[in-house]
Amino acid sequence: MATNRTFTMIKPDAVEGGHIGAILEQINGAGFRIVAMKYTKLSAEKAGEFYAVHAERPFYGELVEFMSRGPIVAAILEKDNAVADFRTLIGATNPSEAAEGTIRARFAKSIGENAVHGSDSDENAAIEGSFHFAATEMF
Ligand code: FUP
Repeated sequence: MATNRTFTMIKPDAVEGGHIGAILEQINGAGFRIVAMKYTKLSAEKAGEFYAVHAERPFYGELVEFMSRGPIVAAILEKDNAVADFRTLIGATNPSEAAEGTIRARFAKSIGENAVHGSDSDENAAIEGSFHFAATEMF
């Protein structure tokens, strides 16, 4: 079932680079409504849990270390066709392949430190949103 919601994180590299404002402006400008948002930091344990699907991949250790090294902005976003439209807005996982003007093309440094997360399905959007937010924090 389409929920019209997706989940995002502005990752530690983009926060460190001072890009929170520019990224949120681009997200709002693309028509997404903020359902929930928080400035927070993942423990290594929580980052490992979030990316458990990648546990067997060679980059898992680095990914967990990166995602827990500094604060992030976590948010649930709403718009028609949210999951697909948000992935178009952020661009390819590898910023060297991301279309011009996408968030990753503008702000990401590498495939590992790629500025933002976007859910890849409605099902995962719901799981990831609930991972970070209680129902009472969604508006
Ligand atoms: P995406 O859905 O675009 O976030 O990409 P994936 O789910 O494939 O990967 C999740 C995260 O794993 C990426 F954001 C960064 C990291 N990753 C790597 O570090 N190296 C890779 O080769 C692939 C992914």
